[in-house]
Amino acid sequence: MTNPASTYGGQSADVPMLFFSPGACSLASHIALEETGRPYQAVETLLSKNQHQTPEYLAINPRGRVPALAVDGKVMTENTAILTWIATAFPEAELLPEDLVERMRCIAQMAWFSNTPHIFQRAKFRPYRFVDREDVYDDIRAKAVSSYWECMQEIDALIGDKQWTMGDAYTVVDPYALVFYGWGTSNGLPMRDLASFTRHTEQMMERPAVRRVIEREKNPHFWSKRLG
Ligand SMILES: N[C@@H](CCC(=O)N[C@@H](CS)C(=O)NCC(=O)O)C(=O)O
Repeated sequence: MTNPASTYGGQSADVPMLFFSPGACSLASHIALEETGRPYQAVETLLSKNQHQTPEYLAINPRGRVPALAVDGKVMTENTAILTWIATAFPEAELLPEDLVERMRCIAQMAWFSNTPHIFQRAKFRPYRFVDREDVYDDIRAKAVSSYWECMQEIDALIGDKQWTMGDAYTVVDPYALVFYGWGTSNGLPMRDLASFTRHTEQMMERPAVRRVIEREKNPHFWSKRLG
């Protein structure tokens, strides 16, 4: 039997194969791979066209979510794991601190991104995953947006005067933070009022790897758009 993680849509995978959708949280993993300068294949899996629900993609990730990363015929899911793998597999890219406690602080921050602001974003766009009663969707959405905004303020305070999210060094936490700025802007939140987070995003936009990925994805939150 053909291993679905070795070939996909007729494409072979002798390099890491990233499944992404423009505008999704997979942007973080996409940027991190690009930052390594190592070869990889980016496979567009459009959520808008339900390409994450095809039998072929469900063989890659039975949860039907992006990102997924196939490496040597095996699949990893979850941004936090994929980003940690990228930083660990390509240490020369220096995408996570060597100090173990500092490294775990980065992983804890990514876990929080995934389990807190991302969940509020999901509640806004997919309230049907949280309640059956359609008449309370608007309440759920309103609370999700205000809770998301509190998370954005927390990220702004975390960055503070630091060069990058976790300190002086750029890490995989930075492209993950960028995802939330983009969602906040597209949700109509006053992201520009968050001075540190806005400075961070502007710095991100100066990085060639970030620009290349946004261009390749035609990322709806950043491509051809001014910030804020
Ligand atoms: N906890 C996962 C979340 C993955 C996730 O929910 N991805 C979204 C895109 S941002 C998705 O695939 N949504 C499709 C759906 O919910 O059906 C991670 O951090 O990687």
